[in-house]
Amino acid sequence: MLKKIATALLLLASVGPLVALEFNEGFVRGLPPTQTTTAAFFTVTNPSDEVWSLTRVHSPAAGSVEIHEHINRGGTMQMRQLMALDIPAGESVVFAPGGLHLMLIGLTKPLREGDEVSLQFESEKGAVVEIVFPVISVVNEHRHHHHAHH
Ligand SMILES: [Cu+2]
Repeated sequence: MLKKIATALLLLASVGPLVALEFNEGFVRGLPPTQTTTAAFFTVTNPSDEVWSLTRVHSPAAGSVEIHEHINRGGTMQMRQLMALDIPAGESVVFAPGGLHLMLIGLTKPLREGDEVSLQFESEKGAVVEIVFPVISVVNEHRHHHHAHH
């Protein structure tokens, strides 16, 4: 189930041709209920022949969702918010621990293993792609990655 390939639903494309995105190995990190912020990881592929510029992400599970990357500044890992991220035509972008990730801020309820989280990806041109990711507890995350890469 964790390896399944999900092709996102295209809900709306106000400009340009219909373009969907494909998501692989997506999950939201399940943390103890005291945590109100968590992260989502996945590989997103743009199968079309034009760039998909990601500008906003929404989720009913969080007050806000930000696109973050980790950067090494003088030996210290820091998170930086990206206001937009291009998914080039025909290419994949990997969101993974230690690199790019979505930050879900202000969780509306604690997320437990087995829960599902809906995310809406909005492009610069107003296209919206919705995807549902499973919640995987942080204690099972390593195992998930191990399996996912085999
Ligand atoms: Cu972050």
